[in-house]
Amino acid sequence: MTRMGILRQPPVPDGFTGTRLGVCNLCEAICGLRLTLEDGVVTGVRGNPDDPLSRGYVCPKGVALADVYADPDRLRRPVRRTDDGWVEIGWDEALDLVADRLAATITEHGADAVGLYSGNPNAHSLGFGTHGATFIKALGTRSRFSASSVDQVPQQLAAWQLFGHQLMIPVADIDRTSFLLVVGANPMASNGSLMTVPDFPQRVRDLHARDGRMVVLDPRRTETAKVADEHHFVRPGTDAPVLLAMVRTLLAEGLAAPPAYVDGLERLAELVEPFTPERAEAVSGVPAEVTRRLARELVAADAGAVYGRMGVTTQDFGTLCSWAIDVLNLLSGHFDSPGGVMFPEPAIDLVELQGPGRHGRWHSRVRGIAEYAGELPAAVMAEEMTEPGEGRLRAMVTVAGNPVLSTPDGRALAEALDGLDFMVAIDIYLNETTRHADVVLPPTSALERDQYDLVFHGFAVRNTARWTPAVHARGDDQRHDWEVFAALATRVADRLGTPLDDATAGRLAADPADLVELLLDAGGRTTAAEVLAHPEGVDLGPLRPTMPGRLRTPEQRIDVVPALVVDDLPRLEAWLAGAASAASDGDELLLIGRRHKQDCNSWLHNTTRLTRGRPRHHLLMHPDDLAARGLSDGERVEVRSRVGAVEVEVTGADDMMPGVVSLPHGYGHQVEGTRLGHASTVPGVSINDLTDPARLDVSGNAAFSGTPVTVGALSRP
Ligand SMILES: Nc1nc2c(c(=O)[nH]1)N[C@H]1C(S)=C(S)[C@@H](COP(=O)(O)OP(=O)(O)OC[C@H]3O[C@@H](n4cnc5c(=O)[nH]c(N)nc54)[C@H](O)[C@@H]3O)O[C@H]1N2
Ligand SMILES: Nc1nc2c(c(=O)[nH]1)N[C@H]1C(S)=C(S)[C@@H](COP(=O)(O)OP(=O)(O)OC[C@H]3O[C@@H](n4cnc5c(=O)[nH]c(N)nc54)[C@H](O)[C@@H]3O)O[C@H]1N2
Ligand code: SF4
Ligand SMILES: [Mo]
Repeated sequence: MTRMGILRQPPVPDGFTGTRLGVCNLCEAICGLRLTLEDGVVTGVRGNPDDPLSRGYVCPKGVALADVYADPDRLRRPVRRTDDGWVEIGWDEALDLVADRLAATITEHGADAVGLYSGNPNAHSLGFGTHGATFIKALGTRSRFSASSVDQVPQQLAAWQLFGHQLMIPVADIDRTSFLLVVGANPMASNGSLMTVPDFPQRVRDLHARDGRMVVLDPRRTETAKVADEHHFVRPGTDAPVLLAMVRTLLAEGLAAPPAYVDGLERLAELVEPFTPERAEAVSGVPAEVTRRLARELVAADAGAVYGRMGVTTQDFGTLCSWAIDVLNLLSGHFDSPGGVMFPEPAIDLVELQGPGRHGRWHSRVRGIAEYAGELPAAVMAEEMTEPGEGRLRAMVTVAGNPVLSTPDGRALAEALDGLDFMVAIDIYLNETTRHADVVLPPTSALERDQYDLVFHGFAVRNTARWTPAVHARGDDQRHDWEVFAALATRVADRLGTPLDDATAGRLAADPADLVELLLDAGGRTTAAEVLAHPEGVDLGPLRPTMPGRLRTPEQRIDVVPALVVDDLPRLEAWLAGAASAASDGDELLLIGRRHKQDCNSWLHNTTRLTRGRPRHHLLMHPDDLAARGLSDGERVEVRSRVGAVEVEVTGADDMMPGVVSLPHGYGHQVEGTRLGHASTVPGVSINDLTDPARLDVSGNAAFSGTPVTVGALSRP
């Protein structure tokens, strides 16, 4: 303990001119940055060429990181909603007020009456990583929700079932592969997800330079499809039969080459037998011969990997898709070997630090949906607030999120939030969600806090470790997120008359920098001293084979047919039977989402830098579908689903699969009443005013892809 504190480094002095290393926390690529400061102000943001993972890459969003720091819209001090609008209040007053109200709710209605939603930016904050779980546990509520259940829960469920831990998600070893099959992901825009792969464009060029191939299955000819060697349209929501038909092909043709520690292959063969490539073709549009050929090519490649993401997790059969992708990788002969899928070995390994997933310990009150990993689906939040009866949610805490724009039927959620007794948001902006709060507690933002990426080193295509001290000092009138968590947990516990035990209080009082120091030194892959000496990042080398030693399963074997997953096959079978007999409704279109390299989920739409250029919020539709409806490019249309309707401009795009339309998520800004008032803010409409909370994968994850909609001309007066 004698060296405690070496990672606590001073921020730049007032008026500093020079360069300083930083890190971008806006997406999973975790790019290293080189910042130029003049007179204490960041005037330039470039990629750091010395970073062993990001190698100098930076995207337009990274350049906007300094805008967040300087943004006049960003909250620096707590605000309280009053009849006369938002007023700033002091931290003590704010924390006391919030603790009073939360404690009162818990006393009167029980801890589960306080709901908690944590959003995506938490995964990118060290303070949440070190203190978030303790804070949440201290609140004592089982009504926990997060952005995970509108994102990657199916992948985590499959990983837990196959490899024994929800964070053991295999990563495509892109730098050494010769065949990459991308299903429902668009890393050219997203920069990769559950595959930390900064500079994806260069890595694809390198793949091609090695004579490798990339194939994309996607209902839109995306930016990634355009740099691929082959792209096939797949009808939204129909990947499971296609992927299962690939598994079937490997087994039927005797091509499967699973590792010796895999069990259940005979049963697997029985289970996938009904899923022929021909049946898959009938629903998906992917030709049976293509499905067979891709399966064969995966095996025949020197090294090959299948990678799936949002397009296959946020659909009705997200867990079956995720499992089928894992199974393909297990059978391909490339599992856990260079160029196949591999498991990163982060210097701080959350697999060691977190318990394995659990499932079904409790259920949601209204719909009876099972808990997974301690959380309920975000899609049930609104009904848990509005459905009368014992156990109704009375208060909400949101941390770094915007579920009104990011979860299905956001409009209903917005109304439900207004019916709560109390809401507090820990957030740096007033957005479409936090504007419903009674109090907003704004923590420091990226450049004002230390960063070690606890999450994404664990999904990175290369093993590295990097410590990035805060660039700017935290003002005396500001708080880090971990300080807010500590203060709230303590005050709520005191009011309940059950003060925190010493261990919990100690954990909450510890500076994240000191915890990182302890964990790095204990991890044995590097040391705190080494990361301090290498602010560009310590290179721990390419991914290495780690199986079966790292499996968290009983006896370190993989059961390839876990019940929790394969029990969902009859539902797929029933859906397929229905799809075969259903008369197609000529008018119906299937709605999917999209991401753009200058968008960042629901925020940063107020920065001039990122909103320049052509509008990106339009509905995209194939020209034939436009013509069939007598619509023209640029016209305003009404898009209607079971849940709601929006009015938006439509753009003809032959990149769309016929019968499929696309809207990005994260728009629908309600400029009035929030500070998102910059002239550059593009309101757009929210796709989640159309998506349906009734549609869930077996994991509880929202099924966004393939929302049935109709599109028509706006009736003109
Ligand atoms: N239809 C559809 N819906 C989707 C998706 C989709 O593809 N289609 N994508 C889903 C996915 S993958 C995700 S991850 C979710 C994201 O959904 P959410 O996590 O709910 O929303 P974000 O837009 O990421 O929320 C960002 C908010 O966090 C705040 N924030 C930013 N940085 C910080 C910080 O450091 N500290 C704190 N306290 N607050 C901060 C900002 O104010 C911002 O408004 O959306 C999901 N929703
Ligand atoms: N620029 C930018 N980067 C981001 C984000 C951002 O908002 N903007 N968000 C970050 C976050 S939180 C995440 S989770 C990641 C997500 O990273 P990705 O998953 O790579 O991002 P998406 O663009 O949502 O890609 C999903 C793809 O699936 C396709 N798709 C939709 N439905 C189906 C289907 O049924 N089947 C198939 N096969 N494909 C389908 C869509 O057309 C789309 O191309 O991106 C991260 N990076
Ligand atoms: S790809 Fe862009 S947004 Fe993502 S970490 Fe790198 S610079 Fe930031
Ligand atoms: Mo996400």
